Amino acid sequence: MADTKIYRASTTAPVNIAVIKYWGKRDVTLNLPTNSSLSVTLSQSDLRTHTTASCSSTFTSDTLHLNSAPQDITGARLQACLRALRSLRAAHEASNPSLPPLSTLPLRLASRNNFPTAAGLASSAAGFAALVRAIADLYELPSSPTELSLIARQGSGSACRSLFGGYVAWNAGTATDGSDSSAELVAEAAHWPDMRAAILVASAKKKAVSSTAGMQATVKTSSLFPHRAETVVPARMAAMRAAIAGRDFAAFADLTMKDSNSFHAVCLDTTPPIFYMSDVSRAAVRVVEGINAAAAADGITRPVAAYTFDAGPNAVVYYLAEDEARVAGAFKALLGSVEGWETARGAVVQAADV
Ligand code: 2P0
Repeated sequence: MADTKIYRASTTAPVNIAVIKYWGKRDVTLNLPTNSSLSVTLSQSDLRTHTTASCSSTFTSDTLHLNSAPQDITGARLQACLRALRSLRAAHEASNPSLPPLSTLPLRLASRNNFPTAAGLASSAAGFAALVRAIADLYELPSSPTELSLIARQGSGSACRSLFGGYVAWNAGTATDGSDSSAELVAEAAHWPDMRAAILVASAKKKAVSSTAGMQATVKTSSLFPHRAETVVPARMAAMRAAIAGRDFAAFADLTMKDSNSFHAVCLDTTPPIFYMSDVSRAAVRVVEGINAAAAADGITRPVAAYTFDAGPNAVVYYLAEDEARVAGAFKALLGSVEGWETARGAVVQAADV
């Protein structure tokens, strides 16, 4: 009798926020970066994508829904992910003949974000990570997170880092086929239990310049960019690994803010220039500077807050639990007077666990 069963698996993947930024591709098709990057994955309980993958002989074609709206599935990146996962499943079936032939069945994919899509809140990172892991679970693949990161990377570069919790490096690699451009765990979240992140939503609107288009323009036109990719970032990757290993918040904060500013500097150095930060973002920088100056005036010898901005105006501010009142409290108190802040999930300042 024909197998009409619906096979199903669900998973969630969290957002990650880079502290050493990925910006620039050395291979656009394979999504290979010009430099390594390092991120902090936010807790599963905060910003995440939930994805259900199902397959059945009763489905007529592959489909994808995001927040209930049907999506185009013909894009080369999504197709590359589906092809890679189906080929792993086919190999799994070949070595285990008792497995049902899921690799040949149409897939139905349904994803939901609990945060604004495409507003510089790393929606593609959580989205492709959840999609790849949901299908890998559906296919019962024995692959490790690093192996799956090679596939998620082809969907969206930053997605490879969302397959792990905690502190995650994406090693740029040197192989032309991308086989060594994967993510690895640097430290579990539990290694630094006091780390916190506040997400400040300046705008939940879709960004004007997509990351893919923006980074290609930067690689092509910025004269600052080779210096960043070849000299600045490699040194910062090593220093950031050491800061995390030693739970050195002063070094972590300094590197995080410098690298965010360096990334936005190469965006500004692009022709035509790309502006992801807004007046509201710059107000957030000044608030952080003010918080750190106030802490210094109180005799605290290290910064207590570190801002970072992705390809959009929203700020993520890292701080330690012991400084919660100084940091999140100061933002909550001050933002009433800063115009232009919108709310993501009912709160302008969203404190997130790491
Ligand atoms: C990052 N960003 O490291 C950097 C910082 C934005 C600024 O990764 O073209 O959506 O899909 O590989 O991953 C955004 O880029 O770009 C990004 P694609 P992606 O998080």
